[in-house]
Amino acid sequence: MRPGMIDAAWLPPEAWRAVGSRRIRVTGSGLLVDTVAGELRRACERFGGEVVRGSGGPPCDLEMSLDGDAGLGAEGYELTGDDTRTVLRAARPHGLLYGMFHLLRSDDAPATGAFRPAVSRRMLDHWDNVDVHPVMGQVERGYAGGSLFWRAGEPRRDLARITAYARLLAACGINAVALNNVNVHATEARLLTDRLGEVAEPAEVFRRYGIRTHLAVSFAAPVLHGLSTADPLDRRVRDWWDGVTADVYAAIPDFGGYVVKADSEGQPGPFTYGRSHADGANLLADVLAPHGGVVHWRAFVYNHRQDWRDRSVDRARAAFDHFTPHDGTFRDNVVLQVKHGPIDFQPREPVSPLIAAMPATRVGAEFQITQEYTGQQRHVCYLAPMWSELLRGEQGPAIAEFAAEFVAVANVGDDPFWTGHPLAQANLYAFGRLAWDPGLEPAAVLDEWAGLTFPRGPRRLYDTLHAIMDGSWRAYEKYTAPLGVGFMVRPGDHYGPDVDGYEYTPWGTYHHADRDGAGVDRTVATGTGCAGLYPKPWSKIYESPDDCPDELALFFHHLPYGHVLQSGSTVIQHIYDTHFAGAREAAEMRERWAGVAGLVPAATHERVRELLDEQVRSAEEWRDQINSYFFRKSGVPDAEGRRIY
Ligand code: GCW
Repeated sequence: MRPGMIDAAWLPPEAWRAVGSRRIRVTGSGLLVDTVAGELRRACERFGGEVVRGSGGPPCDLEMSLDGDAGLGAEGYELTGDDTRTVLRAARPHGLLYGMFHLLRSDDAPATGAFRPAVSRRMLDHWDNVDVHPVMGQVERGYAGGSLFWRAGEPRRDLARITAYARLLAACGINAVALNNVNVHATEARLLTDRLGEVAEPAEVFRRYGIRTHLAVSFAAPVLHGLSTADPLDRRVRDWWDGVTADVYAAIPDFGGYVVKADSEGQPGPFTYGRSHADGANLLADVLAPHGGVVHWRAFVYNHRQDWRDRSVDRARAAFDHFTPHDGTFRDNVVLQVKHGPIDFQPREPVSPLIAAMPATRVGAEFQITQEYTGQQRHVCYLAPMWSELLRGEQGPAIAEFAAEFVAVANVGDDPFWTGHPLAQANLYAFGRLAWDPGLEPAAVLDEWAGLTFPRGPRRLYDTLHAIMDGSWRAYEKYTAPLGVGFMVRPGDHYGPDVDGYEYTPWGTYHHADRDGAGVDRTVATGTGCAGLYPKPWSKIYESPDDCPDELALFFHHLPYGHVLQSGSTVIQHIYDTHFAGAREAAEMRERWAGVAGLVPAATHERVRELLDEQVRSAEEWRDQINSYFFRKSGVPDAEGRRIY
């Protein structure tokens, strides 16, 4: 790729060919309709079609209008037509935008029918810092270069890149972004006040693509701005937030709201003043309500100064224990933002028990597209199969049944491929698509993504992408921490194996391996009781080592190495087998990728090739460390006599 070039990702010019060669009428007016007409006009200039605005005149072969049924809602659209003529109707401008992108991904044979998103907010959280953080850098847990919005303490003002980004997001259905890190440091706290212009500028770009901008704020913002307290029940504090919020809306009329990480990992919160999470969230909800804004209040609250000797404290229970007493007390415009699992974005966790336990609260489920624990965008790890299982409830309560919206931590940066690993683009695309329709098949989403990104490739290319990516999350799971026990990563940067790295630390992420067995006893009968926090039948299923899904066996149970899993294998033999298999699968990915040289752009091929070398190396390191560790603990040899160190 030439210096300064940015990858077109899933919107290369070629993706517009079918639409851009038609005669298109766009009726309606307003900002989003102008965006749609502008996009189509550019496509038509390239591919020979034509855009006409307004009604009247000869019929067109693609008609877009705002006379759709009100039942389509704010973002839905309806497609009708035949081989020669397509009609796209929406009730609101957002529908035309999403309908247009639908036509792109379905190419020349658009499916007919009515389409509406499952949830009204599909949001990305950026963990971008304004200043370069001494430990976390410009983007916390970012693996794709610097921030799109700031560089070394200053706004980048690269509006062309932000525009390209906004189009990509709209094309996969994202309609909200929070620009900055939930760990809000002193400089970033000023984005709310004297640096608000740095938010308003990108917000204007996002607005043109139907995306509302949100901001992560510090609960201590009043104190950081000179007040003596941030007590949510103090009148002066409320007045301060009131005034600041009015200013925000004056600058950004469609501002989405605040995202807050409070009383979590050292971030300030209402506990300082003896107040509850509901007191804190409701204060902000009240000042946002008159403007139509919402608070995303994160439920990632746990004791990160835990004594590892004390087995009664269980991080997997923490969010449940903190928040369920407050169900029904949050304002309507509070979204309780809950990580999908009870611990922290591990490659395998059960669904968080909190998600199904807040019937009187608006719950947003949070996913992590940035691959903090899933290979840091050095490993191929297509996450849609994991999200899909969680959303549909294959091994626990179905997140899609309980969550009113979906949020995910973004994986992009100023890397020319946006995401560091070119194939990690598929995760961003897939999150948007699954948030729109959680029932989509991950392999079908991959088809869409691959068809748009590498248009008109030979069948062999798409088959290879499937062969590499469809099972890549399971391959990653195989060569990392076994059977749902989690962590075993290097403390701090979270990359690569370190089995005991967190075992004697205060973070609450343990595996409890000894000479007889491994895993955390979270049963009601003899453990922390976490299994009992789930609705039936899951509480019963998890409680029993015989019924608990194998993938979660060591998450819920401390099991002897000789325990026979449902697969028929013992715990120890499963560990050996999956680690040999996982590393082998990584090597196979590399071979397969070599076979598609020449079928994708050279720079893409080269970048993925280099990263696959690292993935193979890392997978072997994981395999050997995990296998050696458990062999040394257990003394049980591999039944197949393979090399263990
Ligand atoms: O996964 C952990 C990360 C932290 C992050 C935190 C959170 C933004 O290691 O870097 O902080 O979760 O979600 O708040």
